[in-house]
Amino acid sequence: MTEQAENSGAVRVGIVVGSRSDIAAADKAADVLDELAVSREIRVISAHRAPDLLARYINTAEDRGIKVFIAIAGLAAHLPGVVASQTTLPVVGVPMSGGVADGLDALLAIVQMPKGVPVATVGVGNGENAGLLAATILAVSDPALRRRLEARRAAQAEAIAADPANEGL
Ligand code: RP5
Repeated sequence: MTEQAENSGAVRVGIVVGSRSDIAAADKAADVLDELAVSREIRVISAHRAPDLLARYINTAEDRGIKVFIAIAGLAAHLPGVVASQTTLPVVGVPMSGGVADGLDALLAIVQMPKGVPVATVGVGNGENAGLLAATILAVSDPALRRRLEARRAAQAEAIAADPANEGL
């Protein structure tokens, strides 16, 4: 499949937030996926306040071509675990601050999944890393995407090397 064909089709990453108040982290994930030419969508569905809608979304996602979910939530932060309970697609969880101890509550809730239903958890509010992790998962079977990820890493390293503080190194 050509790079263009891979990118012109279905949405590959489903980003779900538990509330509109989490949207900034979703936008960070979306920005990095857009930069890497990975098609994505953002949905606002609370696991507690709209459970039937969430189930409908997850149940239809695979047929629509989604390969990875990013689930973003604060407070009790059940959303990533609930998504993972209803699919065997990989789920990346993003804890949000706003509750106890700047998001430590949500971090522990998401990372402490029971055996058998894993969620890959990134740092509090770190939508960028969630996007990168989703892209890395997709890159296992997408060599062109792997090359774009490698180029991004190289550019990152070059930017640090170019810092005036590192002159002569
Ligand atoms: C969680 O509760 C959401 O993910 C959000 O982080 C938090 C607060 O939600 P709102 O009260 O702003 O809708 O379910």
